[in-house]
Amino acid sequence: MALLFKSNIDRADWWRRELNKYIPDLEVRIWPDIGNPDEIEFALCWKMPHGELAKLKNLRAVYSLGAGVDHLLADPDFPRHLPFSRVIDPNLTGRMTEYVVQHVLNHHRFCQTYDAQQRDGVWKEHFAPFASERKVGILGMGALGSGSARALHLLGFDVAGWSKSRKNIEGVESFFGDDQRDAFLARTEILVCLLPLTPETENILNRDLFAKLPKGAAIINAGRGPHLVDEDLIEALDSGHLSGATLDVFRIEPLPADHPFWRHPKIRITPHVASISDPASVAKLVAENIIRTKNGEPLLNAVDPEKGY
Ligand code: NDP
Ligand code: OXD
Repeated sequence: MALLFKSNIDRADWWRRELNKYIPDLEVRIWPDIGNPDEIEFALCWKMPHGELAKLKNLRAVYSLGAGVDHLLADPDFPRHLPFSRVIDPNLTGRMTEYVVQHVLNHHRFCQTYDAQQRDGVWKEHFAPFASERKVGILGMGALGSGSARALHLLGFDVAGWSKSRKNIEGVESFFGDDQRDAFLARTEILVCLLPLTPETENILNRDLFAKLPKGAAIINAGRGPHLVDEDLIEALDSGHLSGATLDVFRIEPLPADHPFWRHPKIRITPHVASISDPASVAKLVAENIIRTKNGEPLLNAVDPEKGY
């Protein structure tokens, strides 16, 4: 029983150890050293080179190593007929919640401004409103967005979310569908993007959207790089319409050394670390899906490629 594994090579042995705790006879073959491709029945992947999965004649299921599936569905030859799953995991949600809370607080409490003032030796107070007066808005209210929304609500923020369908989360206002997007943006001072990347959401963080946010708003993008139109962000920051941005994801990763984001004083960069699929937590889910695949049962966290997330 062989599984193709493709992700960060430095964590491959860890994944193998964790998977073998649940399925001792599973052979975990690390891409590209996969031996005889006809022996591969399962694939656990992050950013697989296009066309490679389609070559595996006996592949029975594909498991995305992340919450997102855009990195696999971008492959024109992705085997869409096979069972396909993604990660939903309490520890993945917990880490994303930490990231969102950390950076919402940074914007709420002017941390970028104080960092700059410290560099210049400036002692100057800025008055932060009560959390209950700070309006935070989350684009994408799925596993990750709703976890962050709940935590921000518990901290006292005035939280709203935007999604395709209506949500019912205590203390969190739900906006849904394209018709309600402008109203959601008009009330949002700190905007967090936790959308999946689909044809509908690509380039959503653009000049028109920024213009609908109140002056002085900040954005946090932990969704995907192609959600953001890079030049439009720089323009909105330089004009003073937006006060700051925290970016974890980029069109090209690693972010190229000459990209203007690196040196922009109002941008804080993290290297796609907002959250992570931790083998110690996620291997159990993958093992369960391998067993389900063998038994012909529906996968946990199954993804419909037509829906795209
Ligand atoms: P989910 O699929 O659980 O949630 C997606 C949400 O987005 C849903 O609420 C969905 O609405 C909403 N949505 C999708 N398309 C639209 C649209 N066109 N208009 C309005 N709302 C829309 O995803 P997760 O929460 O698990 O993950 C979200 C994304 O976070 C991932 O796809 C990935 O890109 C990113 N991510 C980033 C990480 C990082 O470290 N930076 C780590 C993990 C994930 P509805 O509920 O109505 O369907
Ligand atoms: C994911 C990610 O999709 O890490 O899980 O970005």
